[in-house]
Amino acid sequence: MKRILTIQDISCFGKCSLTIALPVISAMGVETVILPTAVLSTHTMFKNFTVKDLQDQLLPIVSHWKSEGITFDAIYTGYLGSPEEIEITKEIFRMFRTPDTMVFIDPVMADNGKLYAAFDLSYAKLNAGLCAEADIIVPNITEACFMTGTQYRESYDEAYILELLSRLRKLGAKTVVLTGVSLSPGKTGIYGLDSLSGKTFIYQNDRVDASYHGTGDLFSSVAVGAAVQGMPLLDAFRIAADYTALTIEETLRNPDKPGYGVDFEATIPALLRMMGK
Ligand code: PXL
Repeated sequence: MKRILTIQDISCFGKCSLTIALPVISAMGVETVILPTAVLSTHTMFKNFTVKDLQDQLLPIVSHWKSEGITFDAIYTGYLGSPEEIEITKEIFRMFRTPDTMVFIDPVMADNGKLYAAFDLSYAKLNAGLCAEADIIVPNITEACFMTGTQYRESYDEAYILELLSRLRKLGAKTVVLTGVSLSPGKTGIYGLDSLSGKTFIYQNDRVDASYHGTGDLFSSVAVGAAVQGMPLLDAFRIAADYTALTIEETLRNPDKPGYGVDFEATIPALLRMMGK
């Protein structure tokens, strides 16, 4: 069985980060080892959330793993929360990375043209430095703009996306995949670039007109869970995009109208069918 280490916060209520990555990647048949960077009462879109930073625990935890000879097929990072945690994450790469480890970075920090509450421009710079070490990065357009110093645009054409990809490529990651790219009305999806070959790849699915917290984490969890099992990258991203759209549709049908996250629990069987399991 493949084994992934995922490094991100745990928000106790409000499905996102580890409360998505752990159940979803495990359900895909991959052992999921978690390194919680902080414990929050809820994700940061709620008011008055509490945060307990776990920074001082991270190196002691991974040093114990190292002494036990524990290894990982992939390392997947999401919301990290502070400059120090980015530095510690780099140290963890140095400790555990082998030529066969897939390093998958979702540089979670911004959306819709704005940085999340906890972050500033210097954090975006540090995140760009972390992305330089990745095999695969999956920024959304806003995150890509902050990391490359590009003006964010609500409406754009393919030339703008290609320019962003070329700037991201210069950061140093092997494969860069822009998420939330809409190239025609009613569609959304990904636009990727393999830095070595210079080849691009695109997948567009139907856009579901709703915005929920944690959908980026769902997308990344599925993509890395599929890719670590050897699925070609375009297929892994296609399943991640289709599954995320399907889960948003399912959530919209929920009569309780939860606003804080998506009902991925109801769509896990569909995910396994998409994976051919
Ligand atoms: O879904 C990304 C995410 C993860 N963790 C925390 C967040 C967010 C987005 O806002 O607040 C704590």
